[in-house]
Amino acid sequence: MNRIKRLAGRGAIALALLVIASPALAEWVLNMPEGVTSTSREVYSLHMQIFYIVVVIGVLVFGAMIFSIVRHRKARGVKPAQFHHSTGVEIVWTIIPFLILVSMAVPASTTLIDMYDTSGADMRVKVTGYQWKWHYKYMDEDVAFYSTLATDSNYARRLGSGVDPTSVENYLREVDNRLILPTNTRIKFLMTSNDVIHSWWVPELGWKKDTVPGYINETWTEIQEPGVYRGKCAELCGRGHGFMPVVVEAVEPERFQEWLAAKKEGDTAAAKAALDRASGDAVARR
Ligand SMILES: [Cu+2]
Repeated sequence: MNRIKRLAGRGAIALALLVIASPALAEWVLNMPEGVTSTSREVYSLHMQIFYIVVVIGVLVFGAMIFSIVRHRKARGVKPAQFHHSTGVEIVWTIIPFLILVSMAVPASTTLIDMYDTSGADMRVKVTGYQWKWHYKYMDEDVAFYSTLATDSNYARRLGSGVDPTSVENYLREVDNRLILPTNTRIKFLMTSNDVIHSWWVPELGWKKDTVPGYINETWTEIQEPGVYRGKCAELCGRGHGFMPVVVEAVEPERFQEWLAAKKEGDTAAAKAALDRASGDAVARR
């Protein structure tokens, strides 16, 4: 008994230390990101919902188990009961898990169906994977460009470059031409590849899609918050796989139209000015 008390005491001290240290742990994020799109938020809430169900089941099952082990231990002189088969209990423990599974399957299927429904898009973007860069084409608009690793990252990554990677801002996570997208717009993506299988992934959007040569995969997004969202190729595609980041910059629809108009004209300065105004808006909003 003394040993149990000692262990419980130590557990309490460890827990207290953890609570004291918790501000330091605030940065230590274990959970998935909530993201900035309707899909990512749906996925996140689904994840939390199922997580809580699992926690409750875990507490009940382990609680009952530990209680039984301690309460009915041989050392207390408990005699084992002799019984077998109970139709009532069997019906209960079949029906309860069935209901729990259904309660998880319904919202999960609804979310999946919604993720695959690419209808009703306001605009379309074609994404093509290359070894080792991305190509973006705004369908119905005369705008298309490659997006490759930013020059400073590309220089620093080389053996013997003499550049300390930690001194490079967003090392391996910045590109020369970001994919500019409007917020609060339903955007359909057509995804394919020019050579091998790549995978286009931005965690904040809540999904990842393979780009397969000869096939067109479809998906969609609606970004609800302006900002810069970084991702990467998520399918091992060869030597340069680690050097083809994805950077999405979401701006207000008006700014997007300004940027698009400038881009069509080939007016690089005006395009950059539109994006600068967009980040100015973001600062002002804060
Ligand atoms: Cu890759």
